[in-house]
Amino acid sequence: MKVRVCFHNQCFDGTASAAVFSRLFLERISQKAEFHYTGLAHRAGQLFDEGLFDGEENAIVDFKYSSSPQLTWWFDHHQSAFLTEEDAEHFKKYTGGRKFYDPTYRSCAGWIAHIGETQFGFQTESLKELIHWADIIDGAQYPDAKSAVEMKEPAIRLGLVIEASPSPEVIPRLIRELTFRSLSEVAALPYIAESFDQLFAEHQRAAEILRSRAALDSRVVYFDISEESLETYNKFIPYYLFPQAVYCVGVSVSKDRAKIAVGTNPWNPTRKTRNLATICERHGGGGHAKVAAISLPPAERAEAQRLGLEIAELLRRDFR
Ligand SMILES: [Mn+2]
Repeated sequence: MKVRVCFHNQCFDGTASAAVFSRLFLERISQKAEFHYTGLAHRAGQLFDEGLFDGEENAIVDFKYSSSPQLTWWFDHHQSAFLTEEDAEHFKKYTGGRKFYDPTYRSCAGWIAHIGETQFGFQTESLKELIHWADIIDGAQYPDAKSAVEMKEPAIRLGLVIEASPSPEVIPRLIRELTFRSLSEVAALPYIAESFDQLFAEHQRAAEILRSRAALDSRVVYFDISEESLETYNKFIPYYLFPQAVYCVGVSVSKDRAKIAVGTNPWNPTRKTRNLATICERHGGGGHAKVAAISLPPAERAEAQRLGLEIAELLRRDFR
């Protein structure tokens, strides 16, 4: 039986959700299932390609709802799970008992396990570790900056591969492994270890650049890497380097934009009174209260540097 499983691509929870769903399906629905995996990404316009739901059973996990009559299973936990009001209405009228939504769940993998246990008699014992880490990584609830940056845990290593591997074959392959094997076994597989080593070397280079460029003053880290060739960096590195930091302001330039990124240290218990989204909105940016950014055209490096310093000064006032 051909089963198409569509999952949130390049996301640890999306990958874990596909594995938990596959196991549930094999154990409680049909042992004859042959899985075909498709990663889905958020984008402007049509989310689901024509002909995507080509299985006898078609599932979406950890991703938006589709009102397609071919869709037979759906699990999600995102706040914004419905693209349109019509989709939300369509789901409300559904009574088939195979589409499930709960935005209070930390991870979709945990949500699938819960429904599996309570409605399908599914034993989830061997998947507990996978679900535990999906909860941590999807909710950005790392215990500390050290674990997020040093990446010693097998789950965090897999997380880096899932989020950053350029190969489209890696995640479907990983899902098949995670359906039956432990995280440490999967992280030790040669193709995963190799991919991790490569990505981790880039991550370390980013950490070195930030170490040389960042400075802490009055509980605010400021760094300017606009002269460096660094496409991305792990946003927890500054708090790893400076645990006393409460806020961080970073200026970077890529070929598409000059960016001022403003963040809050999630592990520093100091009370944070500033809404970073509001601060960034004043300059045409936005985001969340605790993480926000402003984007300018790539040529406006000097303006980005000026704004970055200005915002850092503003945040420092709280601690002087
Ligand atoms: Mn998720």
